[in-house]
Amino acid sequence: MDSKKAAGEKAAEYVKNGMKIGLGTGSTVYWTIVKLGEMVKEGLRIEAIPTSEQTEKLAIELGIPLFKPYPSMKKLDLTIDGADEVSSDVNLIKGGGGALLREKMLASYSSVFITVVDHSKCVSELGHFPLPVEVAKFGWELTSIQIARLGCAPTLRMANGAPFITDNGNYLLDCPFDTITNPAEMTVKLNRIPGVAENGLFVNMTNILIVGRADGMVRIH
Ligand code: ABF
Repeated sequence: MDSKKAAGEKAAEYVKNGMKIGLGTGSTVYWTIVKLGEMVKEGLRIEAIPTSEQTEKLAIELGIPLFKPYPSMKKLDLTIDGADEVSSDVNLIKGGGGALLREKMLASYSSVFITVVDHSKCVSELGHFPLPVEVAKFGWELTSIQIARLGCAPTLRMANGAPFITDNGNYLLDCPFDTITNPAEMTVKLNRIPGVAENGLFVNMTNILIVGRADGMVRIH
């Protein structure tokens, strides 16, 4: 079995009747969502909040009931999402799919956050994957200069010849740091720069890591 499919489907086993869940974005969590669609058809009663329009469309297509957060609601029971890099101490780089702000919100508002990856995402130290940072459109060039001072050369993410616009109407800067030796410190430094909306470092947020192996088996941390 494909390693992404193995990891994605394994995560669906943690979803129980009556849960309110967050659903992430990407080709690994895709398999979780497809599996949950089958389970809903077989009677599983859940409600979900998608982290992107892409995930919302897929969930609707599969018949997974969606809901909007409301002021009195408690934490989500569970959020399941992918990642671009996972370090040996289970910190993440996310945002390759451009949904990092909503993904970090749902992950932080969940009792349990499950990360699903294939083995190729596992690294000893974060940073080889350029760190996505969501920034306000206004003055993004100034924000970029401040971010560069932390040791990278930010590039504005483009799509079809124009700047990529997130679901929140912001720009994305991809920031190649090569290695990020202290993600906990870096995420604080980034988020205190005026103009930064959120960054793709998910530090100490993953409760369960499911890694799909080349042989189709999974490793759970
Ligand atoms: C999303 O999952 C993004 O944060 C990240 O870029 C992506 C990983 O995608 P894939 O599972 O397709 O490798 O949550």
